[in-house]
Amino acid sequence: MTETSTTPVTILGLGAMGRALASTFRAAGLPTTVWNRSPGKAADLIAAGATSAPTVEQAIGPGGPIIAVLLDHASVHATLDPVADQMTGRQLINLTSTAPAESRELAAWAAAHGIDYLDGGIMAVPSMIGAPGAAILYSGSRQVFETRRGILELLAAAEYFGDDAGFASTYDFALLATMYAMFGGFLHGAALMRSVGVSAAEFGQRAAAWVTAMTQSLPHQGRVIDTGDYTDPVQSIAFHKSAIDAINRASHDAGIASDFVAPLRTLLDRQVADGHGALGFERTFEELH
Ligand code: FVH
Repeated sequence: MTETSTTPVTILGLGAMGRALASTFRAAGLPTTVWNRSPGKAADLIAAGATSAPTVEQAIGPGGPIIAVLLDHASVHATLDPVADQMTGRQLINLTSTAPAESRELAAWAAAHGIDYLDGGIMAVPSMIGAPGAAILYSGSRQVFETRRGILELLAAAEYFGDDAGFASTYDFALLATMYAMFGGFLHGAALMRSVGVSAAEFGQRAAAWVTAMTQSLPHQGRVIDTGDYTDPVQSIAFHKSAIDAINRASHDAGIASDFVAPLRTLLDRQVADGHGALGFERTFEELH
């Protein structure tokens, strides 16, 4: 089965992301039915030609893929459990952020009701949807991905990672973990720079350039981790411990909490104490298991 711009789609959830998805589908001319728990969020979508359904049951009526973009795992069940029997034979694409085990649970729940389930992790903020740079990672039903790929690519670059419904979510959270550590480091740096009168906005400009340069080393770090050989370091654990200790002193002197730096400091201290100081920084990966 291939799709056309006449494929009807249903969007369940009109938060910031659901609204971005629905308006992108409407801009592409797809017949789009939307539902939201709280009324009043569909006015501009209706003006753009979407149909607003008062109930979930009516929202899934037109056929076509059902896209859930709700707050969390519990809200997916709260929304879909009452209509599970009406969804037999349908395709469900869950773009809600659910933990891997929750995605797998939803896949099993869907299978028990004869629903074809595809899970997705959105690597974009709402303003990026439909624009270059947005990506959505998928896993679960290959059939759903293959038959709906055309409309999914209206939203973002679409990549499929196999039938484990929890895989896309794992990738999503691995990327988010990377992002949050970077954001936390930026907040710490901004606090340090404010202590010497530099605005966070000015620091943000310089930090963006620095982080961009530093991220170029990530593929190399990944290769070192995969070999498990940390004996030929670019810079050693002892070197990094010295740097982190200095950051800690600088932060203390500036009256800034070291909460963002403390976890890494703990990991480096432990490795030096265990005799690994001469090995590469990437060995810190081994402390996480
Ligand atoms: N926004 C973003 O930048 C990120 C990007 C990456 C992916 N996330 C995930 O996408 C899901 C939805 O995010 P969102 O930005 O649309 O979230 P909200 O604006 O907070 O809207 C939440 C919607 O969920 C509805 N909802 C909440 N609880 C329930 C429930 N128990 N039953 C039914 N619906 C529920 C809520 O409805 P209402 O409060 O308006 O009545 C909104 O429609 C999310 O998983 C992100 O992690 C977005």
